[in-house]
Amino acid sequence: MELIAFTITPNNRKVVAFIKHFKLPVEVRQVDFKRQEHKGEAFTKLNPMQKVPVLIDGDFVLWESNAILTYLARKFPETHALPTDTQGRADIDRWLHWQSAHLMPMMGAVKTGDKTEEDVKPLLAVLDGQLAGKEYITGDLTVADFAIAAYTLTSNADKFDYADLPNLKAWRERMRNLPAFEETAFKLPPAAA
Ligand SMILES: N[C@@H](CCC(=O)N[C@@H](CS)C(=O)NCC(=O)O)C(=O)O
Repeated sequence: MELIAFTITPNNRKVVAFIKHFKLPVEVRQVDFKRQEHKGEAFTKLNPMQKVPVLIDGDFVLWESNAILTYLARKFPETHALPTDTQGRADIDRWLHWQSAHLMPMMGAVKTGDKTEEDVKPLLAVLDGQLAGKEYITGDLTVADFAIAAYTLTSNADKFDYADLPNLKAWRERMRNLPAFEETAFKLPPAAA
């Protein structure tokens, strides 16, 4: 299996971190953005949206990061990262959709300067409430934690004040300290001497 990715962006990092955390047999290859590989004919055949990540599993090609996460979790049930009961699964779907429908656009708007920390706070408060009394978003570590952590560990999210969001603050540190998230963190190259 191969994942074509660009690890420093949240939608890619969530999948790469998941693969690393569970040591899944998926080869990760960085897309060549400089050469605009994602706009080329071969890549467009894989993903007509011309975006990464893309997972290739034999003849099956899958794009959309959250679909890739749930596919991998089902393909490797030993990860226990996706409940199989109907309500447990629906709960995870809720948080995956929340990430892509609410958190992602909001964090995107913060990046462009169209929204501020004050605009994000109500969303973060919802997440903080959900995390009360829990180690992870729905209790155990699941795909939802990977999908959402990638968006709450960005350099912009690091600048927010978490003093009144204690559950979220603790969970962010828990996720940040997972070796897979440490390994996939963007690190500036050392300054030239
Ligand atoms: N909803 C998609 C979004 C994928 C996406 O926006 N990928 C970005 C990197 S995070 C990309 O490939 N951008 C290249 C481009 O738009 O030219 C997902 O979750 O996979």
